[in-house]
Amino acid sequence: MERSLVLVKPDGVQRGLVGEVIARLERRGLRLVAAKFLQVPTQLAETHYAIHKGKPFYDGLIAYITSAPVMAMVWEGPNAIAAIRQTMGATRPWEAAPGTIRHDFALEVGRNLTHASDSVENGAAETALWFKAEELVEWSRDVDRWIFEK
Ligand code: D4T
Repeated sequence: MERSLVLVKPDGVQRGLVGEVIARLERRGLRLVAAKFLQVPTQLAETHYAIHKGKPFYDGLIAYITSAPVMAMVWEGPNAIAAIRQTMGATRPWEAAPGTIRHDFALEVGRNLTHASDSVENGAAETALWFKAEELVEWSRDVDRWIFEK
């Protein structure tokens, strides 16, 4: 079972799209593991985006993610990493496939609404960065056997 960090970034929260993102992930069949609403401390933003330090868009990225509250979540499921990134759409909204969140609701890469982990390893690392172990909820749904093959 793969896990991904999912952020509804400040633009998504301000635009009232938290429910839309959650609804799409729920309908896909993914299972919620953890959730919290927070104003991101600069230190957390810098650790999360450490890979982009030095790039021209880095300062704007940190300013954007710390500018207003975000909804941080962990979702799990088989092939969750690829499935969630597919539901989000390409990083640059004008390249996102029709029907994806970024296609349907965004125009600019610096206002692309959501974040999702890009590998199984990063899914685990970002989950550990954003959530304490006791904040992760292990549970099952009666419907799981109709969504998960095994
Ligand atoms: P996140 O991490 O926000 O889900 O985005 P992606 O995983 O889809 O894309 P990314 O890591 O390449 O980019 C991180 C973040 O930086 C912003 N960005 C990116 C930007 O403002 N300008 C750019 O040219 C790029 C490549 C958007 C997402």
